This record gives sequence, C-alpha cells and structure tokens, in this order.
Amino acid sequence: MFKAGKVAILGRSNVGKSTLLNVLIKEKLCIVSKKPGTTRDNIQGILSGKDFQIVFIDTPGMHRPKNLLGSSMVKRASSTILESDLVLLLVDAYGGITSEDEKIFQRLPTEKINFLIINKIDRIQKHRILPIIKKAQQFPFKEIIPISASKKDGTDIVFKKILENLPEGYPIFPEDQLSDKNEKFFVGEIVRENILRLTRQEIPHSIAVTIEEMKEKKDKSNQRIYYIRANICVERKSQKSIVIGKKGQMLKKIGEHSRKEIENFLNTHVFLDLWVKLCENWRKDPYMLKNLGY
Ligand SMILES: Nc1nc2c(ncn2[C@@H]2O[C@H](COP(=O)(O)OP(=O)(O)OP(=O)(O)O)[C@@H](O)[C@H]2O)c(=O)[nH]1
Ligand SMILES: [Mg+2]
Repeated sequence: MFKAGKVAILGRSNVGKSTLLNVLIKEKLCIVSKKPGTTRDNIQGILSGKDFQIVFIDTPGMHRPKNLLGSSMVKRASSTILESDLVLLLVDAYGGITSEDEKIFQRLPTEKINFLIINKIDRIQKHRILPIIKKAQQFPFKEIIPISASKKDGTDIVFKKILENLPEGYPIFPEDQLSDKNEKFFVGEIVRENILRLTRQEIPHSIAVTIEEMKEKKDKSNQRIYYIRANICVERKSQKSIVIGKKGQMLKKIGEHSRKEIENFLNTHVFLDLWVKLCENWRKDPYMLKNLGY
C-alpha cells in the first residue's frame, strides 16, 4: 500500500517551522533566521520513500497583518490548511501556549488530523513540559509531541506519527523532486538569509531579492560557470547604506557568503553580481508583490 499526502506546518512566527521542515526532509531547503517573519511564501518540501511520499508545506508565521504583504501571508496560511491532509501546529515551549496560539487552535478545522508540536524543549526544564501538554489536551489534537527541531530530538516520532496517519494515495511529484519551487527561488532565498544574518539592524521586512538573470557561461579557462545577477530591493535610502556598508564591505561579505552557498546548492562555479536598488513601498505595491511571487 502506497501512502501519500500533504502536511501543513503552521504556527506563529519564529517557532521553528522552517527548521522542522529541513530536519524532516533531511535537506536545508528553507531559510531560517532569528528574526521573525523570515518565511514569506508557502514552500513545499518533498520526502519520497519506497512506499510513501510526504509533501510538507512550510508557511509564513501567522500574525496580525500590518500591511498588504502581511495579509496575503495570513490568507495563504489559512488556505493551506484546506489543501492538506494533516496539520502540524507548532508552539514555542519557552513561551508556552499563548492567547494568540489559542486563537489559532480555535480556527483549526476539526475534520483534519491536527498534531500539536511543542518545539524548543531544549530551552526549558523537563517539568515545565507537562503543564503545556495539559493545556493542549483541551483542544482537538490527535497527537501532542514535544520536540527540539534544532537538536533533532523527538523529530523521528513526528515522522513516524505522520506516516501512520497518512492516507493511501499516489505520489504527487516525481520521486527525485525536492520542492515545488525552482532553483531561481532558492538562490534568492540564500541571498536573503545572508542579509538577515549579517546585518544587525532591523531591516529584514523591508528587503526583497529578485533574480534578474541566471545563465550558464564559460569563463576564460573554458570552465562552466553560472552567471547570476540579483537585485536587492530596499525601501529606504538608509537601508541601502546598511546593506552596502562602509566602502561596500557589507555587500561584499553578503556576496561572498551567498556565492559559496549557491555553489554548493547548484554544484557549479558561480559568479554572483549583486545590485542594491531603492524600490520605495514595494510591500504596498500589488504589482511589485506579484513580480516577487508573493
Ligand atoms: N533553541 C532552539 N531554537 C530553535 C529550535 N528550532 C528552531 N530554533 C531557532 O528559532 C529561530 C527561528 O527558526 P525558524 O525555523 O526560522 O522559525 P519559523 O517558524 O520558520 O519562523 P518564520 O519563518 O519567521 O515564521 C532560529 O533562530 C532557529 O535556529 C529548537 O528546537 N531549539
Ligand atoms: Mg520560516
């Protein structure tokens, strides 16, 4: 019997949804950062086995929308529940179940199979887990599983329980496909992750990365090389100077780190050409958002 289905990963921002997806599919697919609001788009990560295929859907953190980008993210997260067979709802063990979490719990469709995943248990003492479980038992969760995604503790149980509850079905994607997104998307995400990691200032929400050109070329010594030109869109002049840095040092660093990761990802040499552009109000501009794929 072949099992196949979609598993949505939902929860507030920063609870570790993307980290868990990467652990479950055993690949670093989705970008992760300390800053909330890292994931902006639904990203499917595909795990195929001999007799199963699980399509995990990483979603942007659920929060109250502040602008157009925010509200389109929330809408998408809610519609993701409808297309999935199973829902993993994540909470952060450190903060426990907050009133905002409870609001999300109340919106869960009871006809779906819902698991509550209590993540980051490495951050709290063991005796503090039980009260969280007790509180969660008031809601219709089929399983309540405490884990630490970053320490890969309890994640095998999550996988086992998902497989047990997966419906019978046919594979949705070819066996060797890893994601529904293309290489171009992940190249942009790698650059964005490095900007989030390397710049200390609070600018993450103002940044978008678009890949303007990506093609294979031969270099002087006839070696194959990927030429990639990317635009980093910022909203304000001050942010432009943060990303570029003193004498261009920051942009250089972002470029070097990103290039190495992209080379690993694409398995070829890469020439990365980064440009910082001022795109005022891109988050409020429906045309721009569409262009960026949000
Ligand atoms: N201590 C600890 N930190 C974790 C764990 N899982 C994730 N993190 C950290 O939590 C932060 C947020 O992780 P993400 O995976 O980006 O969280 P997310 O839910 O995808 O966040 P958004 O995309 O912003 O909604 C990162 O700094 C992770 O390294 C865990 O089990 N323990
Ligand atoms: Mg994320």
